[in-house]
Amino acid sequence: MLYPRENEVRAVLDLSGIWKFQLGDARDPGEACESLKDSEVISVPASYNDQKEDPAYRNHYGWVYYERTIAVPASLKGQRLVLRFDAVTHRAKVYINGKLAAEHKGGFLPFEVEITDLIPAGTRGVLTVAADNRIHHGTLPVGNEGAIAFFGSDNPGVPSVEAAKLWAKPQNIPNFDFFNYAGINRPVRLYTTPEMYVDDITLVPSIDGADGIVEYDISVKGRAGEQKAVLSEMTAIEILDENRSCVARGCGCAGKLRIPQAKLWWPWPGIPYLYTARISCGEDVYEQPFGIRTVRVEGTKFLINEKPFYFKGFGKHEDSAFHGRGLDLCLDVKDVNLIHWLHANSFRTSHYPYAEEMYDLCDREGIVIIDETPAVGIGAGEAQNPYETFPIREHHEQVLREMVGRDKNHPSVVMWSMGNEPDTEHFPESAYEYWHSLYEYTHSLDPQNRPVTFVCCQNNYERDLVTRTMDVVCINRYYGWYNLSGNLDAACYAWNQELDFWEKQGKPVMVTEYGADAIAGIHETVPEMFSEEYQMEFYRRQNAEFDKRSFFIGEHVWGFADFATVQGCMRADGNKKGLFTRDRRPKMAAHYLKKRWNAIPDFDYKPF
Ligand code: E8X
Repeated sequence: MLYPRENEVRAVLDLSGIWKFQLGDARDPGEACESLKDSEVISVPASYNDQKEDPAYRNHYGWVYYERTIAVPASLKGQRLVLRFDAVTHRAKVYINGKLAAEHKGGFLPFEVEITDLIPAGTRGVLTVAADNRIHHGTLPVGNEGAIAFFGSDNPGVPSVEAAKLWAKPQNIPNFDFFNYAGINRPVRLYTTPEMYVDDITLVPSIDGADGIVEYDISVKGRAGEQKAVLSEMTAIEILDENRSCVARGCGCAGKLRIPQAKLWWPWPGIPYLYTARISCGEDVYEQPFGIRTVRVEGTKFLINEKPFYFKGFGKHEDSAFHGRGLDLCLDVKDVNLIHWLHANSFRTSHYPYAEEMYDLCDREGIVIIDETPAVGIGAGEAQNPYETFPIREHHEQVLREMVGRDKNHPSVVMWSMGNEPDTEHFPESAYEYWHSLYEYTHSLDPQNRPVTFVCCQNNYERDLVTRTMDVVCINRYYGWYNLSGNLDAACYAWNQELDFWEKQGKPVMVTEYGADAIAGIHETVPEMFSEEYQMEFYRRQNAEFDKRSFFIGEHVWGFADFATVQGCMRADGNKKGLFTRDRRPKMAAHYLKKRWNAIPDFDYKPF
């Protein structure tokens, strides 16, 4: 799906602002919906949870309602009008003048609805958006079912789960470690296209000597019944360089172009050169930025433009005070600059696809992305085989289709992560069937055929059958924190034992999470857990072991900044494993990694 970009043909109206808002309950709003009566105010885009001093907002369970009027200027007559929702978490129903016009499942990917006839140009209409934050075995991310948070142990005097359930209100119990922020988290826009329009663009770059090659495939749509060949005849493509000079052109909906002496897209501090594909189709125009770069895995190397890349970075979150998981462009720019400050070169969009603006920024700034779906919490800690009992396969395929469809042209995206920390140990055969077939599916979706992986939880890696079959082995490990707590000698020993196992698999291996909580301001002369010194020592000791292994292609620490989680006895004001506090102040480990990463080149770090 194309990002809504305005140009000399297309108009984009941003519907951000103060909307009306009302909490609902678990009842599905159905086909029709009345205008809000006792509404409050809410800022869009942003999560609703932290916008009011009220546990009913923070801990809401079920649907909420947003409403505003849309006035469509008469000057837009004759244009197609499309409403575009970048992300409504986790499920959305959209009503125009009270009647259901669209539905979407999945809280981190965009969807659209054409409203040309519903609110014609020159009129106004009421837009109501219902959003459901419930998570369960059939959603991604996964919620626990049938449990009551923090009740139900066998301890004497503590009521049983069944007894507690009679008292407790229904609630979300995330099977994941980030706060379940919800609502209209990303922009809502109205954009126009002519009647015949560019619907999708697929660009596949490659390199031939000094030249760049771009294969293109353009989907155009016209009036019903219009012949494909006619549409193709009206379609043309131009490749513009950064000065907007045309360096190649073609016509028709598909073809191959050569860019002589092309400038490649390189990760920062190299130059992340961007070209623009300018597509025209009848009256319509769309401009798609892209880069010329290749990605592939060979043996134990991860090659970008045929050179072995070393990942330096972290898992991140979309998370900040007040906004929750809402889009905050200022924060995105700040984070990109902090990434440069650290001499990092990459991050993973743990644990869901981020807002599109962040990928655009990373394309421009040369930051490499591992793009992850919201498939977190599949089965970890469940007694039953999740691959038999969770109704998520179809939805998982949907989010993969939507994510690859949305992000396929970004040069910054170099690998797909199908999910995070599923169970691969207790039901190894089922896990293999599930994840390996999805791996093949993901490859079939990506025109650029990027490497595909998923991120494996700390587990019995010898029992796990599927992680070793991914293009890159991505492992989350907490030696010295959740296990072997406080003992960094033992942690290094465990790493070496495990890395001996991986060495035999002949795959590139990277650590996608390792880390220790550190509460900013807690200092110790003898490093102990939760101090800034321990967090720094944790990295210093473990990194020294990674440096000895040639097949070890990257270190992503967990995580970039402290973030909000569900409350619980393991979390004091959220997860504190950040290199930065939630308001982006560096801890000691950030200064240490800045120095280390400055000394590690992006390419050819492991020549041995
Ligand atoms: C943690 C991280 C969590 O925040 C992230 O979302 C997923 C977790 C560790 C799993 N990985 O808790 O800080 C630890 C399993 C250890 C056996």
